[in-house]
Amino acid sequence: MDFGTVAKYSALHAKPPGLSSQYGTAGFRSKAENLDHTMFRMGLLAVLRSKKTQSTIGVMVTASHNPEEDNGVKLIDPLGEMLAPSWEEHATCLANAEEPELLTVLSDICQKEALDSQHDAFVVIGRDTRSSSKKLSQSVIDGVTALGGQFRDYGLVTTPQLHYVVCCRNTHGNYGRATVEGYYQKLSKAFMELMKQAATQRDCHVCLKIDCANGIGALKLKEMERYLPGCLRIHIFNDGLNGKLNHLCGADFVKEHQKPPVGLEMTTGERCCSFDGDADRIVYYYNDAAGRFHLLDGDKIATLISTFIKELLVKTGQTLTLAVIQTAYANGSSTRYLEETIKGPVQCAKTGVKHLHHKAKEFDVGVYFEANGHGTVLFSKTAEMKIRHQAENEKDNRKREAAKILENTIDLINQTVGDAISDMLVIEAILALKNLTVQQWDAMYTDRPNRQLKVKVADRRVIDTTDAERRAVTPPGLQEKIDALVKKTTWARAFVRPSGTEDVVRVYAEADTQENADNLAHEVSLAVYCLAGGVGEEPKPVV
Ligand code: NG1
Ligand code: ZN
Repeated sequence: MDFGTVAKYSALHAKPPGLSSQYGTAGFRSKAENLDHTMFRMGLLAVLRSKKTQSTIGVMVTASHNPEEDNGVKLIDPLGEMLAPSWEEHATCLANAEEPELLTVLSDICQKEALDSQHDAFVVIGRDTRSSSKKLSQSVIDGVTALGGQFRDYGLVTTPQLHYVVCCRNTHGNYGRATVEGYYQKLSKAFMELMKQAATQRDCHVCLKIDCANGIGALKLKEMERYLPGCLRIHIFNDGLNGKLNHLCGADFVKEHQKPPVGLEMTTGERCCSFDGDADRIVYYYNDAAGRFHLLDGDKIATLISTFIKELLVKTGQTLTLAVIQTAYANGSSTRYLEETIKGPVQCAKTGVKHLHHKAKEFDVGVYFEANGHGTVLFSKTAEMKIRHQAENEKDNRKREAAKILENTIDLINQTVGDAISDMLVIEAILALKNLTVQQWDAMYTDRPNRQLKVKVADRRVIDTTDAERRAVTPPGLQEKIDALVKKTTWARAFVRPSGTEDVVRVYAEADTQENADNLAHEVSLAVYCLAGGVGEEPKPVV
């Protein structure tokens, strides 16, 4: 490794003195104009991580559901997973090193990780459609080449496509071909098989309206359309030709405002869904005959998928454990419904997909979703082997058929990370196989009314939590106050936690009625404001 070259290149991507940032749940996120040095340095770090793991590492340039002016970067580990926590620390140190300290920090990491500089390094790079992404991904490439790493630029891809590619490259093609085309072929083949299996049960000609948040999802869906069978007709909206990325549209907007995105007209009962800006989240929705908007979020998706898999496991006679992993934001009704129906563990993890992913890996089959629509299903190697073996060799027709459906589901789901395209196809296949309308799916359980609010405080780190973020340990008195407020309200639940991606404290409350949920959320916000150093105006009641 030639640190002289690094110094020379780094001068072209110099860090503005004093600027500091942290590698959080979604990597680095900031205004695009502040990110050039971070990108260059993440190129450097990806080379080190690649040498350490002797595998291909991914670098994705995106700020997901955040505004067009923002950007961000995250590293993808060998199996398509999020970066290991100890390396998140290296990332933060490297990104924050002032220019004269950069080489020292770099060699510290090499030393701590006992890196063999002789190993080759290979990095794959992808980016979303933001106007800043092209230039910033070039800065990543400069970082990679400055440290002598090799790279392949996959250009415009969805975040999950890059995760998929990383996993394929490191498993020597076992997971699929390491190209975007390979991704389309793998998913569409599995989807077509499932739709064939469904066709024996009904005539399935479904029409789905998709809001792509004016992001990369639109481009990639258009590319994928020709691989999809005629029985699924998709109509793409907010494809980026006119609208602004994530502006009044996309999964995050729909979930937060509980209303349809602009640019998508809905007639009664029509099935619609929204991706987020980098296509790793999805939510579904429809309007009922009374014109009321119904959202089917990550909890509803987890419920649909996990009950479907559970039924198939029962049919196959396989004794594999199925668990569902949620976060504290999961609606109480969904948790209750799941506990009653899947008859397996329903667990709560800390916010951030890496925590859910990690927990899901403990089971034969782990379904995980955040309420905001980010999630997937993980099958252990043993589970996958057993299912594939049964699909091939089972004599009993009914059992073999169930095993085949499970096998195709395994191939359709992107096991590396939540994936809007893959999740959408899984959902469509399940609805077809079970002959369900979106309304019937929605009727599985009724969401308990809830409210999410934000409170600004001087330093959100004063709030420390435990029990998968459901209880506050500090500041003193806050949890006692929340407990007392919850006790006053029927069917209530509330918690607070510092956001990992925004400088705010998030408040969540649910109760028997919307009014009670709103009041509870407001009162908890006031408690945070008073006890955790609120700044600015006192929180106002929800109107
Ligand atoms: P924070 O800002 O830590 O609440 C948000 C989402 C997470 C996750 C991350 C990364 C909520 C309440 N929080 O985290 O679920 O997706 O962003 O994008 O939706
Ligand atoms: Zn995203």
